Amino acid sequence: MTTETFENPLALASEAAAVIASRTGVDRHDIALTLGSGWGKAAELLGSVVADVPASEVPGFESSGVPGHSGTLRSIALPGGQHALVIGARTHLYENKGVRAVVHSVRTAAATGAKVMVLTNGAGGIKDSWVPGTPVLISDHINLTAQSPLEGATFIDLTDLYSARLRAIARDVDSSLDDGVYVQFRGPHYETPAEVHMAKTIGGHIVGMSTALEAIAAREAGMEVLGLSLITNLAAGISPHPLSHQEVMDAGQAAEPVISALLAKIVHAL
Ligand code: 8IG
Repeated sequence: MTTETFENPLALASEAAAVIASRTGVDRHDIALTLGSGWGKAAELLGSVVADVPASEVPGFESSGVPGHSGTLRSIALPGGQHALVIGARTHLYENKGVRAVVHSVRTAAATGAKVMVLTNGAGGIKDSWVPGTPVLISDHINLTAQSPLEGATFIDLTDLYSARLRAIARDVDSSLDDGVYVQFRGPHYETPAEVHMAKTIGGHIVGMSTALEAIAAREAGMEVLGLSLITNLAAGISPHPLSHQEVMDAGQAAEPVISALLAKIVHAL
């Protein structure tokens, strides 16, 4: 994917939305979800599948290079009559395709009509009460990527970025859900113990590589954001063991049925 592809990001998002509408027969989606590591099974529990569209056939998308990410856009009819768009293709900043590519899925979701953006991820946990497999609500973020999806003098308020209203709905579904501040690093390396110590010192509880930039773009597009992290590993230096991608995948897989059912319940309550 070249940067020229994203010469006009909003036009490309509209084009993508038009392809999704024609391939799914669904003119308007109400809710969009990006399913990160560990959350993929939720797609099967949300409702009845209207259509699956390979990401590679939607303008601006390509199949994900990360194992555990599906590379499919799926339209689902929810039990309450709304339509959900499940985005199984995420571009990370560390892929070096630029921040426009990173937030294309969110802008496309907005262009399909979605008013709520549910962003999920697998992440490292800093709070020592969390064990791998714990789902947590994102209450706020600290963006350490030194990037923004906003261009020019676009001043957007982020005071209630991770909607208190949506978090309350999630807590009605599961009152045991803890929350935390998500700190986005560029990656793809995991943090050093010193970086995790810094993240903790400045008020962070979760470390990840995806969601903050997407949330900002969602807010710019006028969507309400719900953020959920699956703690798949304790952040470096919190646990005495080194981190491995395999460990992350294993924890995600073990937790998947539980958190997927949780996410489906939350979406049905939205
Ligand atoms: I899964 O420990 C997952 N993603 N930055 N740090 C960062 N991202 C992550 C981590 C982690 N685990």
